[in-house]
Amino acid sequence: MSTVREASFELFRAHGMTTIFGNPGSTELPMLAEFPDDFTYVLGLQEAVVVGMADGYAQASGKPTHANLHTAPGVGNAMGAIFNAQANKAPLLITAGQQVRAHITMRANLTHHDATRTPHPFVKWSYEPPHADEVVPALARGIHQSSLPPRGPVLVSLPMDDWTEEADPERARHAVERKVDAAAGADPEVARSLAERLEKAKNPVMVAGPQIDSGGAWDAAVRLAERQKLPVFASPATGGNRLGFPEGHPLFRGVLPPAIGPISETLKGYDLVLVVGSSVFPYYPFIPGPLLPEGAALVAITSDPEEAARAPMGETIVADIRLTLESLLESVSDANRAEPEPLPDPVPGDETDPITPTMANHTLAEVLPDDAIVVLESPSSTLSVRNQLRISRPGSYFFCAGGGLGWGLSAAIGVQLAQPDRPVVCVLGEGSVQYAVSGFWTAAAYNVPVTFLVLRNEEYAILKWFAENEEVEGAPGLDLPALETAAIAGAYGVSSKLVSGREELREVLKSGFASKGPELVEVPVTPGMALF
Ligand SMILES: Cc1ncc(C[n+]2csc(CCOP(=O)(O)OP(=O)(O)O)c2C)c(N)n1
Repeated sequence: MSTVREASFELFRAHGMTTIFGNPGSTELPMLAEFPDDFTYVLGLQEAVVVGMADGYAQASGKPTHANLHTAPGVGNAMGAIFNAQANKAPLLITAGQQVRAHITMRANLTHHDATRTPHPFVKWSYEPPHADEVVPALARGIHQSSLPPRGPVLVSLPMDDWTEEADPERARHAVERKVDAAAGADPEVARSLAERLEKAKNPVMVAGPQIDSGGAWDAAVRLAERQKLPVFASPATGGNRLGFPEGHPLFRGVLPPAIGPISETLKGYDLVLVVGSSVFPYYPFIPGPLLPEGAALVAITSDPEEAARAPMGETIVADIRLTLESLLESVSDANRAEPEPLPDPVPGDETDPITPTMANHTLAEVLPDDAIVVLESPSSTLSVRNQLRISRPGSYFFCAGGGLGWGLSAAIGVQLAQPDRPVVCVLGEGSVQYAVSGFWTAAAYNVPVTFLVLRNEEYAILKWFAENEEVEGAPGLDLPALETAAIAGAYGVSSKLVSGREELREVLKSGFASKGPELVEVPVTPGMALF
């Protein structure tokens, strides 16, 4: 006979969920009792950091990941991070402790009243099992639900007296053993007719989105673009939490701008726009214009039915990305189209003192190991990092589609824990650091060897750029003087340096990549947006 706790840990083991991210309270301690040796508990000091780390871990491992939070205030603290995880399609099983059952109706202290309502609308499903026998089946349901397309967070609220109850052996055994496979390809007829349209198009183009990488479709996307000689744009950076295409490939044309008018301007002249693995489109800011250029048709393939329903134009196929690209590949032959000129190589721009963010990113590109993974949250530098690095391997770029700050620092720790053999660099704005600053403690305490590169421009640069675009004058609160990030990270235990200039940055980055522990490099840069 097993207890609910033993059977639950057996279930986590069966799904490879042996790393648990959490911040404990009295209501979570019974779950953590007699913590098994083959599990790792990664302590985050604030719940937004806990969920951000789990998000990075889930995305970089491709596995559902468990984050454990402290009843209502823990879930409350994590809400921004849960919003991000939903936008990133990160499969998270979030559990939150609850008062003992006999205490809930009288609402004893720390009762999470209405526990299933709190996390909405940012979770796919939330539940509080009505009986201890239901805990293991509910956790199993949550794991499967989070992993079905579109992936995303779920929440299960767990009364603290259930863990020591006996589990129903029959229900627990089936819950542990059962499997769900959800990969469903497109209707063969629909795929064949799309292949025909692609072959007949005079000037087709591909827009590659994040589901290509997360769906294991990287090679298929490259083969289709090469066979059909398709120029490829990345879907707008705003929603691009992963890359969909190698950015150093000769067919790559750059990142689409994120607004309605500029997208149709960029796509002018193409007659068929094939969007693969992206919403249509993650627009922001609002710059009106035609949704598509004159004469262009759009067909999107997404594994997310909600993205299909809300697309403002075109036709959408809801299906697994890899299977659909593979069936297209079976039906298309080598196209006889001219290949576009490759993009010019990235240039570092002017020498200035302090250096420009473009120069800092160029310097990073010079020393970046081939197998490095980049986690990015430096809002005014997003396009510059993409352009200077031209990352060209799958599973090598992670960004926050939700846009809630605090994700980057936390997610980088989770990504590194999931990919211990690859160097991880996390490029951060100094403003962004502050939303998850206690993550530095976890990086140091667990010796997670992320190299943090902090671009210090002493302002909220992107908000000044937005202010210009929105014709807002005189807005307060856009400057950040004297935020000493290296000193702050040092106090949390991360080996940190404030450097100046390109040469010193290069050397310190190199030793950061060679280090076996976390390292932080803070470099002053000129203010303003870095677009290249
Ligand atoms: C949780 C959250 N709060 C506020 C914002 C609004 N916001 C977007 S970018 C930004 C400035 C970030 O500053 P920094 O990291 O220094 O980057 P920079 O713009 O200077 O590149 C802010 C405050 C946000 N995106 N998320």
